Amino acid sequence: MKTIEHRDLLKLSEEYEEHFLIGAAVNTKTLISHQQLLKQHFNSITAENEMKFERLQPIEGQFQFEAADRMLEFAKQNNMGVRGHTLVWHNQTPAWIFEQRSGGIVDRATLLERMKTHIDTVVTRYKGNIYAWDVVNEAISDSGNELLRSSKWLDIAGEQFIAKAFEYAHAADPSALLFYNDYNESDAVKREKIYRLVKSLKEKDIPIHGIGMQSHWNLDHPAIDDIRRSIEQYASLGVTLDITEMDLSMFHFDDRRTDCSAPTEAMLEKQAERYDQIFKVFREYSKHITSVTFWGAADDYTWLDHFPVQNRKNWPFLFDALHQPKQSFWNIINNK
Ligand code: HXH
Repeated sequence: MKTIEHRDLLKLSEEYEEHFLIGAAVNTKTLISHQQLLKQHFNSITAENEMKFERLQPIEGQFQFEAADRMLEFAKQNNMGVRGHTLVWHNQTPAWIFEQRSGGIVDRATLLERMKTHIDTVVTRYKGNIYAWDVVNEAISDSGNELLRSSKWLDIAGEQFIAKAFEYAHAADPSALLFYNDYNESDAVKREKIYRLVKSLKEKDIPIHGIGMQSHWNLDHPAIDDIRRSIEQYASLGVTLDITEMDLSMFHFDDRRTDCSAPTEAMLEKQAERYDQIFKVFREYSKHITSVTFWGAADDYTWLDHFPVQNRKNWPFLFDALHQPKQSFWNIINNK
């Protein structure tokens, strides 16, 4: 049994100091409501939304840095690292970037010029204060043999948009680690595509240093062996791996149940067992892993509340809705 004193002194990030940073995604609300928990257990933060293109440059040339700046300030005061998320993505990106001022679709050169201006401005502003950037997010297709997903970036700029983004980011901050970030990263077919993309970038000497495994997982999926295989295959490219957006949903992606208003004991037990198994793998491969970031911190708020099923809460984290450690937390501490 843990004594109260031990519980108050124990810090998850210290317990994992020899392995990797422990991160949480924050937003402007949780930066306040989760601040005690963040200070106690985490040594890295990521903006859930506040560094996305639509937030930083909603209108051409009009940058809005207030919310992101507050996060950097919080991190600085509490001696935490910051991961940047994300520079180039097909979602949460304003329409203006793809449009001509006179109407119609923008030409390739102008689109790349706009991309460069955005990346220059943002990466330079936080130069030296952000240890890693998700440079390109979710560019790979989930379907069939197609490598890249169809997007305006791809349609207008061609597949080179990815290499360009990394070159611009590296020029702006040569010391930041630059990541390609994606979900379904442990799926056998998508794993192969991510591997192929990153391999081809490395072969062209594009400055890419890591693969971000989003790790939006659930109680059964993916299998531990698939997680392990992905880590091994990605690491074989000589890149760093970050676990960038981890959560363990209580529901399968196609489970549409809405009759669950609190997690059952069985769910909590299963989740604790999964966290235990998964962190064993993370520790085993920790020489390849810089940070493990959760896409939130405690169960009172998660992007999985009402997604993909309306009127359904989820409980994916190590801390419950009252910010108390769950069995999942004790498992990854005690079974080290
Ligand atoms: C992440 N996407 C983003 O990187 C992050 O910025 C955001 O805050 C939350 C999650 C994960 C994701 C990707 C696709 C998706 C849902 C979530 O959409 C799907 C729709 C249908 C089927 C499968 C995925």
